[in-house]
Amino acid sequence: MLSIPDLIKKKRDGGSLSDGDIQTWLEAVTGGSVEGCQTGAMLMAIWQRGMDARETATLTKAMMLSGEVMSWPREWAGLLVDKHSTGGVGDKVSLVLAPALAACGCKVPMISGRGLAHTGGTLDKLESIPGFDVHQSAEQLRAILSTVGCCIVGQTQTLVPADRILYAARDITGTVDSLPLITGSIISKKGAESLTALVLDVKFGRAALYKDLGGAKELARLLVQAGNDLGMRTGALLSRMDGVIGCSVGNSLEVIEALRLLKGDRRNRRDLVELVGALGGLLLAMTGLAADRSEGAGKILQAVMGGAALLKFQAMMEAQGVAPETARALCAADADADYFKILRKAKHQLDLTAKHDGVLVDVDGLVLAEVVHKLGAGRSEAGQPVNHSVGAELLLSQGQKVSKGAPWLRLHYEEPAPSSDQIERLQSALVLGSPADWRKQSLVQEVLLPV
Ligand code: IUR
Repeated sequence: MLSIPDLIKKKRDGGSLSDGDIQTWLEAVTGGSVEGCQTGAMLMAIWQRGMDARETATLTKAMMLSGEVMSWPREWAGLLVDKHSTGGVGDKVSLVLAPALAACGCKVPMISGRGLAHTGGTLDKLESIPGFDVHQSAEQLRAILSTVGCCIVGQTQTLVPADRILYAARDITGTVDSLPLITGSIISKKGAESLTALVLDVKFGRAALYKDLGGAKELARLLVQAGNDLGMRTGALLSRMDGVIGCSVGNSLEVIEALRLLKGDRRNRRDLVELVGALGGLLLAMTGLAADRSEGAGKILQAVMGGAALLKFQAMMEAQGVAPETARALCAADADADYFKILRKAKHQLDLTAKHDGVLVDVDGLVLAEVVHKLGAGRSEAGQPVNHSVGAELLLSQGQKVSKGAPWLRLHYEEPAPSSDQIERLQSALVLGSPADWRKQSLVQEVLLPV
C-alpha cells in the first residue's frame, strides 16, 4: 500500500490512481489521519492532472460510502427522485418542482444547498418563511416523505462526511473548479439519497458557473455518467442562464413568486414554467410514471396549474415546522399585502425607470444578482445570515414595449442603501432595442438522457 506522500506524488506526476489508492486516501481524509496540507496537495494534483472516468467513478462511490446511505421502504422502490442545479439567478424551480413531483406520485427527498457566490440557495429562500425548518433527521425525512411525499432539507451530519472535509479544503486551496472534484461532490450526495432517478440542471451563460455551452456540457456528461455508474437513472438539461428565471430575485420575493405560480399565475414566468416542465417531465419519464418527457411535462404542469402541487407545498411547510394557520394563509394569499403580513417586507422600495423608449430585449441577470447580493440578499462568508427581504422584481417581461419613464425594476432594500454606482449598474442591466432585436428563445438548449 502506498503512503499518502507517495499517492500525492503519483497523481502529481500524472499517474492514474488505482481503486485501492483512492480508497486509502479517502479513508485517511475521513478518519483524520492526513494533515490539511496533504489534503490540499492531493486536491491540487487532481486539479492539475485531472481524473479519468474510472477514477472519478471510484472517488464518487468512496465519497458516498464515507457516511450513511439512506434506506427507504420497499414500496417506494422506483419512485425516489431529486434534482440538482449548478446555480442560477432567480432559480425557484425546486420550490415548485418538489411538490409537483409529489403530487404526481413521486417521493422527493430533496437535499438542497445555500447561496453560493452570486447565486441563490433554496434553503435560504425557504427560511424566509417563519418556522420553516430545513434541519431534519433521516427519521423525520422518512416520516415526511411517508405523509407528504416531498421535503426540502439541508445536508444531514451523517451524509457524505468526506465531502464536508474536501469541500472546505477546496474552498481555501483554489481547487473548487475541478471537474472530477465537482462530480464527486455532487453525485456522492445524491447517491447517498438512494434515488431511482436524478435530473441535473446544468446551466451555462453570463450568470452561470460555466459561461460557455462546451464547458457546461463536459460537466453534464461527467455528472450523468457518474450518476448512472452509481445505479441512479441520471439525465441532464443544459439550460441558458443569462437573465433572471421568472421575475424576481431575493429570498422572500422568490417564495412569493413560487406561490403565485403554484396558484396558477404564470404571467411573466414562461422560462420558469419551461424549466419546471422539462426537469419534471424528464424525471417522470425516467421513473416510468410517464411514457415520455412530453407526457411527463404535461402531468407536472397539470399538477402545478390545477392546484395539487400547492396542497403538497402547504403540507410540506406544516411538516417542516410552519404553523398550520401560517401555511394556510400563505397558500390563500392573493395581493402583495397578504404575503407581506407573513413574510418580511424590506423597509424601502425603489422603482427604476427606463431612460428611453424601446422593446425589452435583455436583462443582465449577473448584474442584478451581484447588486442584490451586496445589498444583503446573499452572504460573503459561510455562516453569515442573509437578509430575506432584500431583492428585486422585474416589472416588465422580455419582448414587451417600454416607454421612457416607465418603471422596469423594483428594488427592495434595507441597510445598506444602494449607492449611486449600484443604481447605475442596475440601469446598465436593462437592454432596450427595436422589435427586430428580440426573439423568443427556449432556456433548454440540450437534453442528455441516461446512459
Ligand atoms: N455544489 C456541490 O455540492 N459541490 C460542488 O463541488 C459544487 C457545487 I462547485
